[in-house]
Order: sequence, then structure tokens, then C-alpha cells
Amino acid sequence: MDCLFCSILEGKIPSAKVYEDPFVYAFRDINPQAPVHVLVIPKTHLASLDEVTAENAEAVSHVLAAIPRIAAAEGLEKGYRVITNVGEHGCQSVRHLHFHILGGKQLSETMD
Ligand code: DGP
Repeated sequence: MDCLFCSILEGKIPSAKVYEDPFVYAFRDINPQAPVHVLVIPKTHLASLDEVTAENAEAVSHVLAAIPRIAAAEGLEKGYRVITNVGEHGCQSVRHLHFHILGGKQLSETMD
């Protein structure tokens, strides 16, 4: 399977690691949209949130549990935004489930 983020997980493509545990990997976005822009991914390949079910949701729960710890380590005590893009209308460009953490400045009120 040809997946960019799986290649990052395997170390075939370098990345700026921010956090790692047995289930989760987080690294800096190559094209940051905010002073802090971190991508948080499950080590299990899921193409997007569309593939999450009750049976595999544990992989996602580890990601969600890691996010506040990553945000705190990044100094985002004033707040941050978490986004996951899904599919064409969501402008998802990498088909491995990932959550963007954006922060380090006052973010806009609009999300579209
Ligand atoms: P999305 O549009 O939601 O699928 O976000 C994909 C993000 O992945 C986008 O913000 C740019 C980032 N990205 C793409 N290729 C690479 C890469 O090779 N390394 C890193 N660190 N980020 C990447």
C-alpha cells in the first residue's frame, strides 16, 4: 500500500517528531498554517474518519488522548484547534487519518 504517512511511520520519509507512543505518532506539518501546526496520526492505517467503527475506535481514542498532552507540551495553554479533513469536499490530501493541531496565535472564527 502506498501511503505517505505510513512511509513516515516507517522512517522512509523524514519528519520532525513531536510525540510518539505505541499507538500514536505526531510530527510537524510540512506546510504550517499557524505558528504551531502538528499532525497526529494513529500508527494503524485508517484512510480517514470515515473508516472508524466501534471495533477500531480504540486506535482513534489513543490519538485523541494524546492531543491535549501534545498541545500542553507545545505551550498552547491559551487554546488551539483540532481539525480532521475527510474526503474531497473536506480537502483531505493524505489518505491516512490525521488530526491537525493548530495554535500559537489567535485563530479565525470561521472554519471554512
Ligand atoms: P490534509 O489536507 O488534511 O490531508 O492534510 C495533509 C497535511 O499533510 C498537509 O497540511 C500537508 C502535510 N504534509 C503533506 N506531505 C507531508 C510530508 O511529507 N511531511 C509532513 N511533515 N507533512 C506533510
